[in-house]
Amino acid sequence: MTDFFKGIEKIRYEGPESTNPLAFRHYNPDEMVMGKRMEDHLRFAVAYWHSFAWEGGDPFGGRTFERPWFDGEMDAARHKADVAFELFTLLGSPYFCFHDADVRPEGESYQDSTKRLNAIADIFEEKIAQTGVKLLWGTANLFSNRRFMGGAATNPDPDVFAYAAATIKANMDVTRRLGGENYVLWGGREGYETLLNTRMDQELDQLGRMLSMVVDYKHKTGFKGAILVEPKPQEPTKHQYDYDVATVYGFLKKYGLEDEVKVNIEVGHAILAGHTFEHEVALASAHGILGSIDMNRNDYQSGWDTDQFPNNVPEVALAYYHILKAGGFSTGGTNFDAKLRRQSIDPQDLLHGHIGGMDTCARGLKAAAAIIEDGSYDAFLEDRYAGWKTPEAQAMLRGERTLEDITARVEADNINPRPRSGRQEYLENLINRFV
Ligand code: XUL
Ligand code: CO
Repeated sequence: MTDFFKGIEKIRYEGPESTNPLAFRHYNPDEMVMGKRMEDHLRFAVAYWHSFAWEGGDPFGGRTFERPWFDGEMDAARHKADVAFELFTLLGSPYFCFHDADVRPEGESYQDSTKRLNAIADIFEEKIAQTGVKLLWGTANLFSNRRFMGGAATNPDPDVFAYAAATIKANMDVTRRLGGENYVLWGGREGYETLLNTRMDQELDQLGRMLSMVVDYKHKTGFKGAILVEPKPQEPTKHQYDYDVATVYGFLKKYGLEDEVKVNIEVGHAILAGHTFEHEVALASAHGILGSIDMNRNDYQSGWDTDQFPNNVPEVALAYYHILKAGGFSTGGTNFDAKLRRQSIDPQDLLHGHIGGMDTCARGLKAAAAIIEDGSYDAFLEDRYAGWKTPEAQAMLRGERTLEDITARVEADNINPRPRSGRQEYLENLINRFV
């Protein structure tokens, strides 16, 4: 044990009446929700980057956190790993997620950086065996180092593409070795700042090629996990190629990858794209590409990615409703891609952030389950679309009717549709009974 979290004991469920700030009031891992343990529904993960690598900087000032592993080399990286697994264990988080750059200092060369990554992976392998904490997903950081400033897969320089490909391979190898359940690609700088210096068709083909090679390598190595792309509309580049779920789906279709790749949807990214989170989840589910979620919340006024811990139960409830309706997570889970505010400098703040986030998600999940179990909301939707069950409507939908056929029927039957209320306020009140 390190002394980083000295005096803090394992976080336990104490129930809604508890006033203990270091206890769960709603997240009760063993509680059954729709026939499944809460822990198995939510599949929480702690994100290594925000909790252990981020230093508390903003555009106007640097580091505010004091962490004993900042500035160090491999010894510091090992210390960081010790503390990270202590946090996972204190929280009872079943999973974690990381980028290569979060866990090891950059080396002098590709070979050196990979050697360092593998050395930390050796430590993770032992810790996973000791603690039972598992890897939800691994990923490569292809955006922080200046070599990637003009993009990784979408860089005009093929040597950068090659370096990125090799880096992805090293991270996929480590993810597979550690039993990771998914591999994520967020297009950090896969986009552009100005069209004046950009050939979009060329860059999109490069990105399609990279993703195809990732899928090939997954099959070649027998990696069982899912390959996930994480959409985001802007930041760091002004125009990101993976703008939102709809854009990613179109991209996957173009390169024939729609049955191979799913999405990892982040709350803040949905909001920056001008969508609600539940819109993105529901659309991914409609396309059959819902993989996993990055849970956080975004400031609605800021216009940039604030990565705050979630605290809005009604929003979270609607997202989990769509996840439950899609059959729940398979390889995916709820990764807290969330960071402390820069004044929250104490170790215990890491606990408060995650405890609040986990409780918010637990309440959201329970509310979503209650909506489904009550049945009146689903019955409303069933009724609203009931007309499409008739044989004639089914024939239109199956493509068995032409515009001329339909016109003939409209005239013969004198069809003159009667508008029906969309009942939005009724539905909002109905949902509010559960949240
Ligand atoms: C950036 C972001 C990343 C990805 C992983 O906004 O969300 O942390 O989740 O690269
Ligand atoms: Co994310």
